[in-house]
Amino acid sequence: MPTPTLYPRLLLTGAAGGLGRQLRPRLKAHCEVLRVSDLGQLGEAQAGEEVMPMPLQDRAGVLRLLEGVDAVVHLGGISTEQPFDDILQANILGVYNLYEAARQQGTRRIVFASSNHVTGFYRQDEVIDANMPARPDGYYGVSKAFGENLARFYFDRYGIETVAMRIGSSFPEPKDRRMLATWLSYDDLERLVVAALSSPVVGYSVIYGMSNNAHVWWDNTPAKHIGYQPQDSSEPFRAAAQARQPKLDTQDPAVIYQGGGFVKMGPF
Ligand code: NAI
Ligand code: 15L
Repeated sequence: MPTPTLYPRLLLTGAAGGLGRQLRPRLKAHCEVLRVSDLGQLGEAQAGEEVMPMPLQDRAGVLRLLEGVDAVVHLGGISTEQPFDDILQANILGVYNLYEAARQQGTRRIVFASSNHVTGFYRQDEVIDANMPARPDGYYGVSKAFGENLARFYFDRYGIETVAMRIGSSFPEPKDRRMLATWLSYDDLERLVVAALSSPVVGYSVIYGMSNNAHVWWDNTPAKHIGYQPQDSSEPFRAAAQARQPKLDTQDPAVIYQGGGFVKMGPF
């Protein structure tokens, strides 16, 4: 783990979610004050914390949320394929409100939880990198692609740095065969976020969030400058994942494409 970067005030959105609950205690070493936000259900403020519930679509509220914030880890929003109108509020208006508030409040860096679903319509027999065109696999993936483009614009125009993490599948363990390629352990998630926060110059960068898995679809060479070094691998879970899913239907779009089941969700 690199030497901690001490941001005076770091904001964690989506702090009540699956990944937010993992990162909340781990980010304290990297800031003097950790401001945590979500729709609600954040519990009491722990030592060194400020708790500020906020819907991301509340523009004036998000402007207050960013007051005095030096850097953001932005996890908040809808994290699966859902009806467009819901995604519009949480992920599209939400990410716009965040970047616009960052501009007005002088925030310098944002670590944005994007998703592998930005490129979910590439095939599982291809290896891609972040310089290849987006091929979103649903409204959710489109909303993350919007967030990435917005982040690039806010860097080019206003100099706000972003690392967009196209997270694969970050869960306690890979649940199926697809996740043997896409799995990101919680410890590697922490390593990735800490690298994204502490790397001296990131400009606008995109990195796939995966562990050091044996068989992968994503080449992170263009993101080497971030200095992310995964330590975990899905390999110890291979036998269990294969036993759980002994046969694959090779005609199934969920097996053909990298986005898995997301490529056939909806319309809602
Ligand atoms: P999650 O669904 O458990 O957490 C998301 C949090 O955002 C929730 O606590 C929710 O209350 C909050 N949220 C939703 N709408 C909101 C709104 N309008 N205003 C304020 N807060 C709102 O998701 P998880 O797994 O923790 O993921 C965190 C982030 O990482 C998400 O942005 C997700 O898209 C992204 N991601 C996660 C992956 C994973 O494998 N867990 C894979 C790829 C991306
Ligand atoms: C995501 O973007 C989702 O947030 C997460 O719940 C997983 O489904 C993950 O992608 C995945 O592709 O496995």
